[in-house]
Amino acid sequence: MKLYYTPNSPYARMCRIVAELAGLTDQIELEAVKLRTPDSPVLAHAPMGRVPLLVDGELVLSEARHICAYLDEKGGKSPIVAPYGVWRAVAAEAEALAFLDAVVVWSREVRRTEEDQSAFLLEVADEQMRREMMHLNGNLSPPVGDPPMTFESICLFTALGMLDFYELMPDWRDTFPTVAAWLDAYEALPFVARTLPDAAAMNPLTR
Ligand SMILES: N[C@@H](CCC(=O)N[C@@H](CS)C(=O)NCC(=O)O)C(=O)O
Repeated sequence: MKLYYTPNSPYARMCRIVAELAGLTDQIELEAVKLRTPDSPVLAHAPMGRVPLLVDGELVLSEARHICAYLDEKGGKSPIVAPYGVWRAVAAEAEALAFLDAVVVWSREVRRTEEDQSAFLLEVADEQMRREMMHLNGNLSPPVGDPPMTFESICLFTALGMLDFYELMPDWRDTFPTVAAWLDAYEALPFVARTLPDAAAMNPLTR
């Protein structure tokens, strides 16, 4: 199996973490790629050129949730992704993914030149994120013992990692201390810390 990724893609980060939890790191070749380059090896498999992309023989899988579910199945350990039917968990995953999608859109906007940025979009993103953070602050509890690894929790800490990395909401740790304590419990885990976004891996083409 080959997983195409970029070091700072949060969606690919989730897949790398699930691959590790599923005990599949020996069976997956990780290939770091650049986005939006005509020679990207991803384009040979998928015209959209997005990561993460998992190729296993003839199977070409995109979408982090599908890839993680596939890795769950291959690993044969306790599943990380909620099965359809466990609808509350599926709904929680969807909300976490919506949060991540919004943080990603926001992080793209701040990477545009100041004159290209939309003040309106930035304001909407800030308000939307503060609503979600307030919700999380009232609903998450910092884990006691080993933090539970679910697709929802992985998605949430990945989104919060982006918020920190791009300094999108500089005051968030003071304003939402429960979320901060929750995130710290996850980022203390070596395999989570290892996959945090990295300034050296920033690609100027990905805006
Ligand atoms: N919904 C997709 C989102 C994947 C996605 O947006 N990937 C970004 C990188 S974080 C990408 O490849 N974008 C292509 C581009 O920017 O050209 C998933 O869950 O995997």
